[in-house]
Amino acid sequence: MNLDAKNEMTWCPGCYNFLILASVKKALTELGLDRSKIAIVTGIGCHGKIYDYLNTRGIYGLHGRVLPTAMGIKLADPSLTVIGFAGDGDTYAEGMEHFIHAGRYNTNMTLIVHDNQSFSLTTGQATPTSQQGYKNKAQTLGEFNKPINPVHLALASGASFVARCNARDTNHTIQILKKAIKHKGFSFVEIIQHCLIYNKETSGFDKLMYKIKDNNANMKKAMFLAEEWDYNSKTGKIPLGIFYQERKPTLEEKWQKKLK
Ligand SMILES: Cc1ncc(C[n+]2csc(CCOP(=O)(O)OP(=O)(O)O)c2C)c(N)n1
Repeated sequence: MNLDAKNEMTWCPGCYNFLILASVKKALTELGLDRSKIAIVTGIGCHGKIYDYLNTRGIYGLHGRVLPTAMGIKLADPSLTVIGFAGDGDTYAEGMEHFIHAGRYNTNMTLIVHDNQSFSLTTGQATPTSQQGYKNKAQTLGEFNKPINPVHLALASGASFVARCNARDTNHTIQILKKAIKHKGFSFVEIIQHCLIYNKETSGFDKLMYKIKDNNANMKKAMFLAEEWDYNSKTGKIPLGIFYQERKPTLEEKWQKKLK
């Protein structure tokens, strides 16, 4: 399957978005999905440009509105594999309300968050996952607030598949993406992807990362793992892998039952 779209690449040279794109293409190819049955939705930001480089169906959406757009597509045509690509600003600032409800609704789709802990396209302002003290052009004294923990939040919101990976570890990312796309229900994959230009302080995280064994529906263990890293500290351990997976009725299934 050729997923290449022939548009000019405008990501910065060396940006980890190139690796996310490569992992997504490999995962989709290995799953053997029909290109015309894949619908992608992107937000606005550096991550959103992935829309121009993937030859699938979809919508280049609005900043913060990846989830409602993707959910609408899935409800309109449940035969499609629906994947949303969003930024951390996109998801956890402008789109936060959608993120929390997505876990409850459990639409059969995948949300991939390119988390570079910065609003990068608009030159590096702090997002809800930026570390406390992060200095940027808008906050010259540094970000005052502590970051949120999206993995914890996804678990608390009832998401039925929650995973985190490292953009630089493409082999692991490919495996996680394949499992997320195959999962029946709302799958959330948080990809840690530090920005080479703006939030440079996050560049040393690789040495803190370690891989966990797939955890299934053990919420206590998932919460414990989620709390190992608070997105703020530069010490401690950052678990990667599947934190939680459970088969629950999807939004489409619940709707079908109501219609009968
Ligand atoms: C409703 C709305 N608010 C703000 C913007 C301006 N805007 C465009 S891209 C962007 C930053 C995107 O940051 P993020 O979602 O983290 O993605 P990244 O660029 O880091 O991949 C912002 C604030 C917008 N386009 N629409």
